[in-house]
Amino acid sequence: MIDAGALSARFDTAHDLVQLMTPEGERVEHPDFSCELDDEQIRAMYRDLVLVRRIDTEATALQRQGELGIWASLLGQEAAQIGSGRAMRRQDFAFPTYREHGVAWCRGVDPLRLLGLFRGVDQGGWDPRDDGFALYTIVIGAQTLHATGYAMGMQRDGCVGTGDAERDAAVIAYFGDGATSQGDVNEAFIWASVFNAPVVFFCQNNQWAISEPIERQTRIPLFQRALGFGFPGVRVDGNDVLACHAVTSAALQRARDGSGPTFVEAYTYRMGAHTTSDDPTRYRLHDDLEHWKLKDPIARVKAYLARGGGADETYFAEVEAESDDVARRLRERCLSMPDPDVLDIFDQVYADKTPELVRQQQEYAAYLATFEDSETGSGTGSAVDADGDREGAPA
Ligand SMILES: Cc1ncc(C[n+]2csc(CCOP(=O)(O)OP(=O)(O)O)c2C)c(N)n1
Ligand SMILES: [Mg+2]
Repeated sequence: MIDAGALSARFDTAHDLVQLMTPEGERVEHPDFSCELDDEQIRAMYRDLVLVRRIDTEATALQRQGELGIWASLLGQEAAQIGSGRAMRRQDFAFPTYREHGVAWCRGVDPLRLLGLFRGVDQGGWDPRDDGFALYTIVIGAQTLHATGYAMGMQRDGCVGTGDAERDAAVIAYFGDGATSQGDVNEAFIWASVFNAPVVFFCQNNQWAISEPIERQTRIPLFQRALGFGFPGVRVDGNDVLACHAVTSAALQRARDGSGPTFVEAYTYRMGAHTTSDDPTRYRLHDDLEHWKLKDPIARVKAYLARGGGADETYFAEVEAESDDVARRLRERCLSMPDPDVLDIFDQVYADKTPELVRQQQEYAAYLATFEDSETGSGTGSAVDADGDREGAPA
């Protein structure tokens, strides 16, 4: 007799969610991961969580008022980003999507740089080398390949497995649940696996890829896919900042030690719209949102600190006031960012401009010059000489 059930039995969908703090703010133990943070460090994480949420709220408001072209909110994903971001060391390197504002914050990227990008007044935002934080990537999943290649470079530069805590480095690649269906991501997994690259694949499973639910991406929990590629996968409560920190710290250390990649699935929920251009009420149930509000990543840390005496009302009020201050200054600075010179874009393609690029820049400068005498003329471009040097532009 053919026993089809025997096959189903081999398909084990049981999963273990790593959690160190419940939604009610109770600390819980896990056999494999533990929280190494004291109350002072947890207070600092609380401050990070509140500030990045406030920055995100301000950015959404700025977009609604026409000051940003678009904004991709991180609402609900603060713990996944702060927990993993604070697990990185100075010499590590992160490759983000377009939603990693919390990780940017941990790396020390000025939030104004993020707004510059979404306001369309600069060409990239920041120098990745300054803070070990690559540029935002809109092409879904592409950064997992960049991250893997970069990690292989670190390996070849002798920055892995030396035992020197100041030298050994790892890469973390951020991506979403929807990205796991991309070819690039699966190729990155294979390269990372067979070359034992020091990379942590950090997937924020926020349950949605715009309007496409997670059920359309996978039939098994995402973290279980890692085994098929030949490296460990772990699912962590993405709304638990302590668990995200503990699991990412372990995965990064494993990578720095030379033991290769890890897949971390941070199980969370996108509490806002995909971007400010999206209307989630058209495709998801309000009930879901209510359910996830009870798992809010910030409320549980506050409950823990308040209950255990780790912080008092004065501290919470100070953080609140600081967050309003950060938002107010950010708004002011955002509104006073200068518009770019449109010819800048040609300067920032290659370290040395090619003759063809110089020709294109000259042609465009000449075209812009035709507007200079017109009534509405912006006269925005400066002249370009045969070497591609710009009149009045810094050398
Ligand atoms: C290669 C590619 N295909 C399609 C898109 C359009 N797109 C933008 S965001 C998105 C969904 C991504 O979902 P997920 O990976 O879950 O990340 P999330 O936005 O939820 O953080 C898609 C399909 C794109 N930017 N790039
Ligand atoms: Mg998603």
